[in-house]
Amino acid sequence: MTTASAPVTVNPRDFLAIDRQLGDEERDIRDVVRAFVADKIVPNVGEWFEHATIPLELARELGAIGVLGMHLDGYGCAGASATAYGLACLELEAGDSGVRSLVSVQGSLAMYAIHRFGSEEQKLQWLPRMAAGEAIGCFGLTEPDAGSDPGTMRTRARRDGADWVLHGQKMWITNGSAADIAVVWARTDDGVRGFLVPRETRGFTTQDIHRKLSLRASVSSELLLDDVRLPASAMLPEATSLRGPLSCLNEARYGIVWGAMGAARACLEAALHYALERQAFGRPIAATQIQQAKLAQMALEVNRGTLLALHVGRMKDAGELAPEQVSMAKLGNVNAALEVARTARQILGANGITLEYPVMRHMVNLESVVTYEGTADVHALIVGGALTGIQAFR
Ligand code: TGC
Ligand code: FAD
Repeated sequence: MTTASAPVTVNPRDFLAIDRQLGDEERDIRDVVRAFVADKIVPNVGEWFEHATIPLELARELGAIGVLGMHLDGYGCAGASATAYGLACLELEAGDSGVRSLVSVQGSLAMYAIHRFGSEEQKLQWLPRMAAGEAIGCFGLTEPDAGSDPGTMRTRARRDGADWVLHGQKMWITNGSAADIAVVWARTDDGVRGFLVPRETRGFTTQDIHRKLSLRASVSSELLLDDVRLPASAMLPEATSLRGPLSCLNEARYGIVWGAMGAARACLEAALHYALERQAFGRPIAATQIQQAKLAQMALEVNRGTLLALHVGRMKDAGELAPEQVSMAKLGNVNAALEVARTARQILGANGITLEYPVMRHMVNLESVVTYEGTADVHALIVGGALTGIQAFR
């Protein structure tokens, strides 16, 4: 028997009613981060981007709303679900990819490395302060000649008595010069190992990378390690090979799966608003078939990508998410977000190239997002390898 019910209506901001798939706590966390972004990020980020800066006080404010290492348990971390963390990443990146990067590197890379591979002493020393944003971390894997292929890293750590001595160079390190503690990966006689290098350590210096056209509201640095002497206790005891740093990447890539949809959503919303307001040939451009087709495709990508993120979030919470599945989702969602941003930029016409609107900022930021944490090519090859059983990197 059918019963009469109210007609179902569509919300343009949540076309497939994904909100209904979330629990109350997930919605609450999402709303706190959304309000923070509207209040602290959106009004200021154009300025930060223009001047290639990001205020470091932001770390404490992000700590205060509980998003730093929020998916980790204990040591001052919030112990939230992976899905809640993903929703936070989405809202942060709707503000700017650089802000989400700060949070990703802090929580998913530096804090995760210490939480997963550190000694109890290391965890107690660093994690509570990092969760509060009182200490900033960075994660040094990439080198000038070893990006996609970190297995060819040259940075070396050698034993000298009980100490370790590190020599080498890391490149493109987010939060590098801002960091109180650097997680540095180095080759040893015994495989790749991770080391905690405090900022003030003798022989350790940083140099910021300037003239970036992307991710300008983010610190990117070179780390220089000139025979840096560290005590034995600086090594992460539980990471014994390249598997260590690659495991951390799964965490950050997962956050990007969600984050990219935040950037895409912000572009869709800006384009929709603009198309309804902008008059050409005596009517809003939103009244033309060609712009509606673009908006429909963008909305499809945002909804599909967000559903994909939610799906992998639920898999991660169930402990059933494989690295290859993260790769497929990072590949798909970042490429989709780039397409949405590029289309939105065109809908905004000349205004689309300015910082008065968020669209081109997101578009150029996504050029970094598609490159870091494994390029689109690398993720396609990981998925291809899982499909065919044939490893095509070498
Ligand atoms: P391969 O022989 O495949 O693997 C070596 C060992 O690692 C294991 N493994 C993984 N474990 C956990 N998670 C993963 N995703 C893993 N991928 C591989 C593997 O099972 C093996 O373990 P074992 O015990 O048998 O030794 O290594 P390979 O040298 O052939 O490289 C594979 C490849 C290309 C997939 C890997 O090198 C890779 O992912 N390259 C991309 C590098 C990358 O993504 N760098 C990111 C740097 S950090 C960053 O960009 C931060 S951006 C800032 C922000 O997030 O905002
Ligand atoms: P390369 O590895 O030199 O690749 C160049 C091109 O070759 C790419 O198109 C790539 O897809 C392609 N390619 C490579 N190998 C293959 C292959 N086998 N088959 C086909 N094509 C291939 N790293 C960190 O460790 N920590 C950070 O915090 C960090 N933050 C970053 C922030 C920003 C803004 C950026 C831009 C980068 C950051 N990175 C960081 C570095 C990032 O992870 C690397 O840039 C990325 O892994 C790619 O390495 P690469 O730039 O050396 O490119």
